[in-house]
Amino acid sequence: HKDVEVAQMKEKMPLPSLKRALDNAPPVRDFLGALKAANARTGLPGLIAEVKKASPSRGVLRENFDPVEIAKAYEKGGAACLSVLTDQKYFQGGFENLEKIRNSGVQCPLLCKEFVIDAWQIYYARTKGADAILLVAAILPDLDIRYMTKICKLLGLTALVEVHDEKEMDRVLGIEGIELIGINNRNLETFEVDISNTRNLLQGERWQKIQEKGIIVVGESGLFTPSDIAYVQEAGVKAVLVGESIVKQSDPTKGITE
Ligand code: IGP
Repeated sequence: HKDVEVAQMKEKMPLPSLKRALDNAPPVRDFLGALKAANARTGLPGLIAEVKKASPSRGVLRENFDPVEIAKAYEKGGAACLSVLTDQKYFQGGFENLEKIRNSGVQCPLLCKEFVIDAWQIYYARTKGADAILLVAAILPDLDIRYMTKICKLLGLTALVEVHDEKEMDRVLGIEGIELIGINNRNLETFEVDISNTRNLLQGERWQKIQEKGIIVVGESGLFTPSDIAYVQEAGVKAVLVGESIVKQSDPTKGITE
C-alpha cells in the first residue's frame, strides 16, 4: 500500500518544495550521539522509547492515546531517544504525531518509524521533525540502502538499518557507511518474537566485523523485563528499542524505571 500512499503525498508536496522548506528547518539533533552518551553515562543500553498506539500483532495497545503526553513521560523517565510510528494503516500512527512531539518542547532526538521505500519520504520526515530514519533491509535492495544512507547523512540524519536474519545482516555489513544497525527480534511476516535472535546475529565473524567498523547495535522488539535488557546487553547491544511494554503502562515514566 505504501507506494500508492507515497505517490499521492509526493504529488501534493513535490521534492523541490520540500527541499526549500528544509532551508529554514531547525537543526537536527544527534540521535546516534544521544544513544552513545546514554550508554557511556549509565553503563546500560541507551533507551529508544517508542510512541505507538497499535500494532498489527497486538491491536490497540493504549486507549486515550496522547502522543505528546507519552513522549514527555518517556523523556522524564530517562529515555535517550524516542521512536514515533508514522505508518497509519498498520500502526494507527501519523506524521502529525512526529510534528506535535517535535514542537512540544521534548528534547530527545526522534526516530521516524516508517516503511521507507522512496527517498522522498526521508526529506518529508525531516520537514516533520525527524532526526533519524528507519531503513528496513527486508524491503530494500542494497542499492537503495546505500543511496538512502547517503541521503540521511547529507541531511544530518541518523539511519537506523534494521535486519532480522543472517542474510540481511550480511548484506548490511557489506555496505559502507552504516553506523547503526537494529536487530528486530520480531519476524515481520509471522510476527513471532524471539529475543535470542539478537544474540544469534552477533556471533563470530559478524561480531568481529561490527566491532571493526565501530557499528552500534540496537536490540529491537519483545523486550519486557530488566533481565531481557541484560540478556541483549550481554549479546553486545549498546541500545534498545522498546514499545509495547512501556506504552501500555498507565504511567509510562514508571514503565521505564521499573
Ligand atoms: C518495538 P515492541 O515489541 O517493544 O513493541 O517493539 C519495535 O521494535 C517495533 O515496533 C518495530 C517495528 C519495526 C514496527 C521494530 N521494527 C518496523 C514497525 C516497523
